[in-house]
Amino acid sequence: MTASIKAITARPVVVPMPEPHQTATATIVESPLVLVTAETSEAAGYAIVFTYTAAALGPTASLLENMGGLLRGDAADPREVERKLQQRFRLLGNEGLVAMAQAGIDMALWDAKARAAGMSLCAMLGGTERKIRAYGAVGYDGVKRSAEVAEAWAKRGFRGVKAKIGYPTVREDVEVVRAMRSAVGPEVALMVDYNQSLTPAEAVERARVLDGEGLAWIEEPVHAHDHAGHAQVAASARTALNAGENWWGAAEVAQAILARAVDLVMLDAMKIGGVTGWMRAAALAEAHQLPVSSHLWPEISAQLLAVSATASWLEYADWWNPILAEPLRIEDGFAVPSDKPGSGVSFREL
Ligand code: SMN
Ligand code: MG
Repeated sequence: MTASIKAITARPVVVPMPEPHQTATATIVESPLVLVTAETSEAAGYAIVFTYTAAALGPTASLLENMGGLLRGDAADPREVERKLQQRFRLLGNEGLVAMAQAGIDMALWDAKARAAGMSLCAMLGGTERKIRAYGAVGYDGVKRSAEVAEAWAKRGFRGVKAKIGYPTVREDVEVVRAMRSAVGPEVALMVDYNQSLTPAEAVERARVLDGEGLAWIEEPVHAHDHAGHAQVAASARTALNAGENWWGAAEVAQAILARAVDLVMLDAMKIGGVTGWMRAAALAEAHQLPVSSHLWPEISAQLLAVSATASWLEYADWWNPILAEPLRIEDGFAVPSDKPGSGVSFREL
């Protein structure tokens, strides 16, 4: 017998960042989060929705609860819920806040399902809790600070470090990369993230200069949805191109792959459509033999990467630890997916 949905509740909270996270396009000083609870007849499940800006926090929480109202009494089956919500919201559009709210419900329902079964999410999805190598992030912080932060990640055992770049000149980008390389040594992978700050022509030019630096990838050099622009950069660069954290659902992953936009795919558990969307997107990446890495959501991403055939890196971030009962464990630079029932997300009493 399938469990039924009793209630979806959404609690908005603002978690201050230990320090501001700068990118080439915006600075993040706090994490506005909606803490989602899906109460089913079998178990309660939990999930996090990140709205990037506090301006969207209240509206997203309301939307989540209103969506929950449409689901009361329905089967707590994430696929059926997805089908119903996609149909209900098709005329408005299944992207943006609608997609985020839907993903929150999806993740919370999967969490409830796994808890009710007494299994970790990855076990529930047919896998085991295998470890995933993790990398740490360096903000848009200039040469000296970027090198210091990179060194600190490497000292903690992380095998990769990703810096925000997109400085006024490519010479400065290169300086940051070289300073980080001398700080971490030859073994640690270095990645760079432009956060959509360049035109395709600028990106082609900068990638040409960065090609000699031994980077593991160049991320989102151009607008996230400009698949043709990314394809132009990917075709001319020797360094692998990574994008995807802003793609809405598996359909956009399919479009990007068809456009040959990327060499590597980055999935964001929320924007991709929760667990259901991730599995679909990861299958597309697998079919095209494209490595998959994660964006934020370290706890649930560790579960999902563990069942993604082409899993490569987990993006580690501890920003949301203040609200988590059990933040993701890192051992010797590898993320260890929780083997407790659920997706790894449980809220602390606040
Ligand atoms: C990023 C962007 C915005 C918030 C957090 C992180 C980034 C990443 O692009 O790849 O980590
Ligand atoms: Mg990024």
